[in-house]
Amino acid sequence: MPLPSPHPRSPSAEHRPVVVVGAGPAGLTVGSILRAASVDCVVLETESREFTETRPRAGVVEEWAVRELGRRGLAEDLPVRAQAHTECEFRFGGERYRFPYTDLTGHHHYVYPQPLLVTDLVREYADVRSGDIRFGVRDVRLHDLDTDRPSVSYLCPETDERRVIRCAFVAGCDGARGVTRNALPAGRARIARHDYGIGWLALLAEAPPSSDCVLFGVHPRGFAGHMARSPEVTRYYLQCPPGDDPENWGNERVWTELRERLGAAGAPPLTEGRLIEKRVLDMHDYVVEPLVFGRLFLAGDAAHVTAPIAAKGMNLALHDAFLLGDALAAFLTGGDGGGLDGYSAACLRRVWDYQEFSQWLSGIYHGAASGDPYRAGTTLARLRRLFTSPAAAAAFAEQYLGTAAQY
Ligand code: RFL
Repeated sequence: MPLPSPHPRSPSAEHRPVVVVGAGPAGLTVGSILRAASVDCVVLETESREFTETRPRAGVVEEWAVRELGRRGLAEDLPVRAQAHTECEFRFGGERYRFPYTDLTGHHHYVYPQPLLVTDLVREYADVRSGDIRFGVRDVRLHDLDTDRPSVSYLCPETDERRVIRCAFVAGCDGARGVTRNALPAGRARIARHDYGIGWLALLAEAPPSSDCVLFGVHPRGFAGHMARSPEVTRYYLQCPPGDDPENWGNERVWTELRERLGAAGAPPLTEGRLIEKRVLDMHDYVVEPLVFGRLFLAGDAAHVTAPIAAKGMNLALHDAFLLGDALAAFLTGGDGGGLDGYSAACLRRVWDYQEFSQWLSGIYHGAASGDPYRAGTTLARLRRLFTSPAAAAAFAEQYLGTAAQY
């Protein structure tokens, strides 16, 4: 619940047009767009700069998102530093099936680790555009959101004192475990949730990629994935029971399962290496509707999570941030509020489309291991169709790359 401001009329309270809560891809992008428009703002982040710049997560960035970052002067050398991927490979029934999406569409994916993108965005916001960013803040609270004088308060890490920032707008970009979503009063927003009942063991191996493209192993023992992150580090996934303990997955078991589930005729052996991250993700999605309450605008994982099944979460976070940053900048520099009024609906169209793709893809990835021979049969039919029907292939490529002309 939003709390009343502790010092609503305090003369010492700072005033900024926008307070951005969270310095992930969404918050930093909103902040940088505002700074470019000379709109004053402050970004509040609970972690340290070093932590945010090294936290491993996403890697796949869609081409349109890179183009939109570049248009706003952000991460401009990403296209040079990132790997451009042009195809992916499914492995099932002991065979390899290459899916050449760039040949089909003319579009590609970029692979650029999230920590590198966050590092670029922090540098641009804080060092180049002189944006105010406060790391290590604690106990962030939102106040008076349904008035035209909201505020955000936090405990200052240096003094332990509560600081209050009055503002016109709050951008809630604090991810899935933040506080801004909880400020929505019950009954003012609907939270739609979906639980896949499946876990993924997310692994980072200190080893070069084992293939020149992303691999999806669809196997009766469970899904396995391979995604390059850099020449030295590779992400792997193994389907596992939800809530499984990563300690159940010793090195030998991990590599044996990966070899089995990604095995296919003529496939080169996996390049093994030390496992530097091993965590179990319980696959779930949620969507908050609408994304706006009073002066609070949610963006990114604070507003919606898509399980990493389709590698869409960071792309959606950037999409929200472009729309929100542009709309706030337009309004606060004397333009109209049309962008703010249409913000929630415009974001949610792409969000729901990506959610649906995630559901569809989950059917393919997990059906063979469902224990249900009927589901296993239809899963294989879906997979084969991608390689026999040009119409099915075109539809898959469009959703995989996020290139629909309209959402
Ligand atoms: P973030 O990145 O979580 O950033 C939120 C920031 O807010 C801070 N914070 C707070 N700050 C102030 N006050 C509070 N009370 C706060 N509480 C939290 C946090 O410390 C953090 O710095 O959210 P944002 O910006 O919305 O970005 C979302 C993306 O990070 C997320 O969707 C992706 O990582 C999802 N994802 C992937 N997305 C893709 O598009 N492509 C991929 O290839 C991809 N791979 C993945 C993924 C997510 C994964 N995990 C760990 C769930 C792979 C994995 C394994």
